[in-house]
Amino acid sequence: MLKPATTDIEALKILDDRLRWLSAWTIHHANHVRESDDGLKVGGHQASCASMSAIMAALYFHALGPNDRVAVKPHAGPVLHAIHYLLGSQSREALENFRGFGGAQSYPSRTKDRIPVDFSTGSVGLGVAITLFASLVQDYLSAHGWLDEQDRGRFVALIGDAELDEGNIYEAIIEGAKHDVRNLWWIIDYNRQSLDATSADRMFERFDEIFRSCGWRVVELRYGKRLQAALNKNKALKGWFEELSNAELSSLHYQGGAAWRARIEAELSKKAGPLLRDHDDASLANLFTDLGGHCMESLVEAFDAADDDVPTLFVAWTIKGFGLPFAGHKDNHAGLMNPTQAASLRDAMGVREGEEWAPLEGIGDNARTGVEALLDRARIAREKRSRGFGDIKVPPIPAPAGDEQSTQAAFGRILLELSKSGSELASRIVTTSPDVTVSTNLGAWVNQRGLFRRNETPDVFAKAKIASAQKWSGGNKGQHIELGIAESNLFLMLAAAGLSGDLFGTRLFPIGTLYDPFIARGLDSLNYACYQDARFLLVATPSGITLGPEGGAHQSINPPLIALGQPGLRHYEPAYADELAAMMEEAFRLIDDPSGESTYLRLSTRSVAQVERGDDNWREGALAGGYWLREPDANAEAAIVGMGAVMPEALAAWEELIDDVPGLGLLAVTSPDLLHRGWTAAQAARWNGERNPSHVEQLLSQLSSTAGLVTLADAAPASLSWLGGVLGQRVAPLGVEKFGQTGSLADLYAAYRLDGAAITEAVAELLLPQ
Ligand SMILES: Cc1ncc(C[n+]2csc(CCOP(=O)(O)OP(=O)(O)O)c2C)c(N)n1
Ligand SMILES: [Mg+2]
Repeated sequence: MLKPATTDIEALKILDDRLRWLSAWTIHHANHVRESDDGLKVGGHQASCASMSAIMAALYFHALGPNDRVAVKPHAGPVLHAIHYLLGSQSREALENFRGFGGAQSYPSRTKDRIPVDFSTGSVGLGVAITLFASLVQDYLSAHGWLDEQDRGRFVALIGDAELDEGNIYEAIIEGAKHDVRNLWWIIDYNRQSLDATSADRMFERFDEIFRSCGWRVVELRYGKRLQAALNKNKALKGWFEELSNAELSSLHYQGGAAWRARIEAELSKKAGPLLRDHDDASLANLFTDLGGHCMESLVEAFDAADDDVPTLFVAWTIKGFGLPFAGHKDNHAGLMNPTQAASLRDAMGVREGEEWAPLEGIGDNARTGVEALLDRARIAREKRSRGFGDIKVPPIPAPAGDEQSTQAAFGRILLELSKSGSELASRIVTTSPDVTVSTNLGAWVNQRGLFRRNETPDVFAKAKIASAQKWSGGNKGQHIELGIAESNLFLMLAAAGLSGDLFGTRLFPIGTLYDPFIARGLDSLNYACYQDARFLLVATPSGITLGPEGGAHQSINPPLIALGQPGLRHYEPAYADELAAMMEEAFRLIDDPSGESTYLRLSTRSVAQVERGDDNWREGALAGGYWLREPDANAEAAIVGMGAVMPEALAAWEELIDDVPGLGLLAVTSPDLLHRGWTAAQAARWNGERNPSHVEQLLSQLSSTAGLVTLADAAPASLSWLGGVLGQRVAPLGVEKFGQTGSLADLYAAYRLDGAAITEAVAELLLPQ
C-alpha cells in the first residue's frame, strides 16, 4: 500500500467533506427540489451517510485495491453513489433521480444500479455475512486453480452498529472460524444509534469478545488524534468521558459546545479548567466530535497497519449525522434537513448556490491538484464487472434406471453419475449442505469428490478402518462445502457461490441441499440471494406429509407458495426420476444462461412406481410446468391434477374413475410457479397485441369450459387451486392445511384427504348436478 503523504491526508479530508455534502444533497434534492407527482415522502438517510463519509473516503480513495469487494451498509448507499460520481462512473442524472424510477437505488443494488455494486444490501446483516462466504468462494477458486494470486482481493463490509444485532452475523462468523476464513475487513460505523434511538451501552466490549473468540483481530478506533491528545493530558477528563452513556454522549453531541462546557464545569470543575479556558464553545464541540471514525489520520493508519490476511473487525466510533444540524439526535435516523438547514450546510461547505452538483466545488486551487491526483489514483473498479456466463456445456443427464424410486434417491444417483463422468460441468459443481449432506443423498457425491478444506483433513474413521458408507476426508480439491446447521448460512453460501461468475469471472454450479420445511429458516437470505441474481440449484428434500413417521415438526406445507411468490427462483416438483433428470439438466443450463435463474427442486423420499413412456413428448411440458399424463378427451368434463409425491394416488384414482367419467384427464403439474408466470405473462402480452396462449391455458383449454378440476398436492392446496381462475373452470383443491403428524402414508393420506377416496369424492361433487 502506498504511504500517504500529508497532502494526501488533507485531500482525503476534503473528499470526506465532498462525500458528506454530495450524499446529503442527493437526498435533499430528491425530497425538496425534485418535483413530486404523488406527494409521497421520498426519504433517505442523511445522518447514516454523514456518519460514514470519512470511513468511506479513506477506504475508496486510499485503502481499497482493484480486487477488493465491498458490501456497503444500506443507508450509506448515497455515499457510494457520490464516490462513483467523483470518479466519473456515476451520472448526475442518476443522482438527481435518486429513489426515482430508473435512478440511483435507495440501497446499493448489484442488478439495478449502473455503478459497480459488489453486493446488494438492504436487509441488514446479510450484506455483512455474504462477504465472509465470498471470501470462502475466493479460497475455493484459488485452490481449484481458477483464480490467480494477483486477482485475489479482500472482502469488506461496512456495518451499522445496530446491524450487529442480527443473529445471522454470528452464525456466519462461527462458520467462518471453522473454515479459517481470511481477507475480511468488517468496519463498524459505531455511532451508537439505531433506527429508534441510541443503542445499548458498551456493546463494543461485547463485540470485541465475540469476534476475538472466533479468531478475529479487533481494532478499536475510538478517538481521533486531537481528542486522544486532549484526553491523554487529563486523566480525570478521560475517565469522565468514557463513563458517559451512549444516550448522554449523543445528546451532548446534539446540543453542542455550551452543553459540553456546562456538564464539564458541573462534574469536573477545576480538573478541566485549562481545557475549558483554551477552547471556546465551538472548538470544544469540535474537539469532542473528533472520534476515530471521523479522523482521517487514524483511519488511514489503521487500514495501512492491517496489511495481512487476518480477518479484522474495526470498531470505528462515529457520530450519527456528523456535521449535520441533527448530529447525535436520537430521532435522526430518517431525519431530513429542511431547505434552510441545507442552505446553511451548503454555505459551510463552501458550495455556491447553483453549483450544488459540481463535483469539486468548494475546493481551493491549492488543494485541487491533490484531490484530483487521489481521484486518478483510486484503484477501485469503476465499471461493472462482466458477468462471466456461457462457457460450460451441460451434457444430457439420463434418468437413473429403476422401476420404483424416489426423487431424492434419484437425485443422489444422478449426482453420483455426474461425479464419475469427468465432465467440465462436474468439475464446476460445488455442493453444500447445513449438516444434512448424508440425509439428503449427497453422500455418494461427497465420497467421489471429497470435502473442501484449505488444509488436508484425513478421515480418521477410514484410517482406523472403521466401516462406514461415508468417506469424510477433506482437501483443497474437494467439491463439497459442509456447513453447520444454519440454513441462513446455506443460502448465503449459495448466494456467494452463485455469484462466482460475476465476482471472479469463473462460474460455479452450486447445489445446496436441505429439508424442505427449513427453507423458511433462511428465507430472507434466500430472497437476498435471488435479489442479487445469484445462480444455484436448491434441492429441498424430504418434503410434505409424505415424510410420514417423521411427523409435523419435519413436514413442509407452504414452500410451493413461497416459491410461487419468489422472483428469481423456479420451482420444480417432479414425481418421476426422468422428470427430475430433465429438470436438473435445465437447472444447470439456467445457472449458466445470462437470462436464466435459480431452481428449487422439491423432492421426496417416497419410492414410487415409475411410469412407462411411449415417447419423449412429456419432456417439454414437464419443463414448462405440466403435461397430460393421461390425455383428456376433447371437451372432457373433468380432470385430476396432481403434483409430485402424491402422483400415485392421482394415477390410481384416474384408473378407477376412467370408466365412469369418460374422457377424464390426468394432468401432471411439475411447476405451479412456471404455469402461473406463463399465464400472467400471456395476459400482459395480449395488451401488446400478442395472442399466444400460455402453456397452462393451452393445457386447460383441452377440457370443456365448464370442466371440474380436482387438484392434489402434498402442500398447501392454494399451490394449485388458482388453476380454476385461468379459464374459469371449477376446482376442488385437495392438499394439506393443518400441521402434519406422525403416521403411515395410508393413515396420513386418509386423514388429510390426499387418498383415492378423497379424489373420488371430489370428482363426484364436481360432476353431480348442483
Ligand atoms: C432486516 C432488517 N430489519 C429492519 C430494517 C430497518 N432498518 C433499517 S436501518 C435500521 C437501523 C440501522 O441502525 P445502524 O445499523 O446502527 O445504522 P446507522 O444508520 O446508525 O448507521 C433498521 C432497523 C432493515 N433494513 N433490515
Ligand atoms: Mg448506528
